[in-house]
Formats: sequence, C-alpha cells, structure tokens
Amino acid sequence: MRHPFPSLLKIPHFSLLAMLVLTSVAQADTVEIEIFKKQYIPQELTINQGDTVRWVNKEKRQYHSVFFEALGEKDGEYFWPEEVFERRFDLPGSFPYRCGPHPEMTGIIHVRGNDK
Ligand SMILES: [Cu+2]
Repeated sequence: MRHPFPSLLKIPHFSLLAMLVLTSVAQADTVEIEIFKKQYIPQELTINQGDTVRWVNKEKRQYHSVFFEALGEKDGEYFWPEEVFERRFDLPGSFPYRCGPHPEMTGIIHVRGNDK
C-alpha cells in the first residue's frame, strides 16, 4: 500500500494518533473455509463483525450448500467444485449451519462484536 503522506516526521502528533486509531478500527476481512470430503474445514470459526466468510468447494465432483437453518432461512444455493459461496456477518453471535443435501455436514461461525 502506498503511503499517502510524503513525510511522517512533518505530521503533528495528534494526526499520528488519529492514524493509529483509524488503523485499529476493524478492517473487514474475508476468511476462507474449505469443503473437502463432506467436511467444513475448519468446522468452527471465529470472525469479527463485518467479516465475510468464503466457503470454497475443494471436492472432486460433489456439490454442497451452506444452509443457516436456525435463522429460518431457506437452503443456500448449491455450489460445485471450484465454486465458492460467500456470506457477510454484520451481527455478533453464533451461527450454526449445515449442508442442505448432507445434514451430517455441520459448522458454526462465531462473530465477535466490534466493541470487544
Ligand atoms: Cu454437502
């Protein structure tokens, strides 16, 4: 990343402090979960509020879905090997999910709040 300021030394201290504070504000990440041999890997994942989870299907020929049944949602779209499914988590909490076609495939996403 290119630095927007020509010289850090010329910046007053309060600006430097402001920059540090801005840097520490949660930057949204994308975190990957692999799907292989009918397992979500890792099966349990903790992320920060605002992060996106990307499930990557690494199977040879099996499609899967990511189904947040406990949220009262309908099954997610099936996605094939080499395809991905993404979801952003804007609220803190714990969110169990499973695969629609394979109920034995389960996972859980824990979302940390920003104020913690
Ligand atoms: Cu599946």
